[in-house]
Amino acid sequence: MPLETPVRIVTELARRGYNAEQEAVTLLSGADVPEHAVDAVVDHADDDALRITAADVRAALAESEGGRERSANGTAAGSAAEAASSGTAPRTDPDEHPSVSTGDRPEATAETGDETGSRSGSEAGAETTDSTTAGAVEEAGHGSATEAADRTVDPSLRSLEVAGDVTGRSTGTGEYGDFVKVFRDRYEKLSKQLRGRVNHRPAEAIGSMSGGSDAAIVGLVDDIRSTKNGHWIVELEDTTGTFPCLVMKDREFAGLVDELLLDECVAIEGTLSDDGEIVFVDSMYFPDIPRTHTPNTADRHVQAALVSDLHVGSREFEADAWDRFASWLHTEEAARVEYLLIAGDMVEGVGVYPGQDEELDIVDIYDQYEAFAERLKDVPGDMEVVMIPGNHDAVRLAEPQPGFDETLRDIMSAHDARITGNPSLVTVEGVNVLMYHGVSLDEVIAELPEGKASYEEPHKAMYQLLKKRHVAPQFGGKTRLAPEKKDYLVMEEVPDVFHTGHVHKIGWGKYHNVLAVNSGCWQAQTDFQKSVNIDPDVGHAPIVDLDTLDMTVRKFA
Ligand code: D5M
Ligand code: FE
Ligand code: ZN
Repeated sequence: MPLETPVRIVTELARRGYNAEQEAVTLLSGADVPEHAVDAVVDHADDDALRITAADVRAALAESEGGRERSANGTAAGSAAEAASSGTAPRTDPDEHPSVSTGDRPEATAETGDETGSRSGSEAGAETTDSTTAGAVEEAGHGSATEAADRTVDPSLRSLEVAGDVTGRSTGTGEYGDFVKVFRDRYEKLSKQLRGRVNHRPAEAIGSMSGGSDAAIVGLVDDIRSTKNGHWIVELEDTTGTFPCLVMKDREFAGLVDELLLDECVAIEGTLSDDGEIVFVDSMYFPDIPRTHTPNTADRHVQAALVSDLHVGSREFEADAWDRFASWLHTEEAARVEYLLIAGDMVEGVGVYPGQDEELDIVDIYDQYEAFAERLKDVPGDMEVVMIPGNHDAVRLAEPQPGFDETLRDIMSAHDARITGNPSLVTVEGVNVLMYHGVSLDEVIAELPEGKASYEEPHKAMYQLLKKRHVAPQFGGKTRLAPEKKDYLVMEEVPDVFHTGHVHKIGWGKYHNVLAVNSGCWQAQTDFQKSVNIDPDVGHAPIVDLDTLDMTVRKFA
């Protein structure tokens, strides 16, 4: 681990789950052997700490250089966590929830994609690739790009609240017991959604039932294996034990086994074998979104732009496309776009993948955030901005990811943006928008057959997450999960809009009336992406009408 630069220190700390104060990084870089200093400070850090402070470093170094002083670490870390949590206090008085409609709806400016759609970024203005839909991508501007917007908005009509944010509440110690807790909480929350649908018994009780009885189980998927005859054995686990369930390959629902991910919660109903050792499955249920879900809508015509993956600091950051988007936001056509939601990967980060150094335009992580902040300043000052981190950002990688630390908040202070964790449920004028960066989408796409999830149709991978009511079901693969006392990644509430990014492809559609939008990116194809055949959709901005949940995609690349 060559730790010559502060950048590497920040990266190393982020890998281990910590943010760091700039002064802490400076102190660490000045240590005799920075690697050892990082080890010492991490060993020394309080279990609850989210951010390494200069005080932590001093205490750790003093101790490792002879153990002369008692550390002040516990207190320092505690106050860092408090500071982080106070930064997320809602700014809007919940009583100010708007009840007034402005009534002056402008004419529609583009075709909407209110069913489903996905397209490649190279065919400007073309119909969507999904023939069942009316979605389209509009070139932005249409002659009005130079007009100034009539942003005579009344801020008192606005409302923005955040729930399900881990920032400042992380309790994980990384110990085995915490993994047990988080899975217990997952089971409790998701089994509650399934309980009404089957008359289930604990795995342990089923083990002592007589052969041939009807049996139902609600459990987390512990194992999926095929038999030599091509049938499936799905092992389900609840708080009392595990039980094997056999899905015959010729049953009409056998295809559902393809959709199963390890650790997700499902219910099955069936009949016990004569020897009572296995359940023959007759039906399978997912927690799912009720088909009857009626989405909440705003009381007035107001819009939100859903973006992600700017990757500022990368040589491939498409500054021109972003500039066109930011300029368009100042036009009359965009006067109703009052919210900007950014679902992670603000910056390219450092040390995210091998050989990334070669592709960096800005090598210092703080400089990258400074440059991002400049881009943010180009957005109209009267827009409300919400930001969550992604896997390239300087926060811990494991999910749920806390929102940016104080240093980064200061750097990105333009717009007084609402900075929250990944994931977060953001309620915008009554509309519940679940923002999640989307790392688990890679896993869903890798595990499921192409028709059910692919990079070309990322919204279908999102449908799977909605069906499982969990943003990152599978534990232990690509998606890193942090052990916490509760599972922040469960979708307890049904979202009205589900907003992700990460896979750099645009795709949207409705699943049981929930609008799922994956928002593309602002970074041209990197060498790495070329090597793995990822053809990104660059410079698209999905614009959602919050009063109808119709959607238009505008293209700026
Ligand atoms: O991810 C952009 C897309 O590229 C996303 O689908 C993951 C994929 N990607 C990025 N890095 C890797 C590595 N190292 N292996 C496999 N796939 C990768 P982003 O988060 O913007 O880098
Ligand atoms: Fe990204
Ligand atoms: Zn990403």
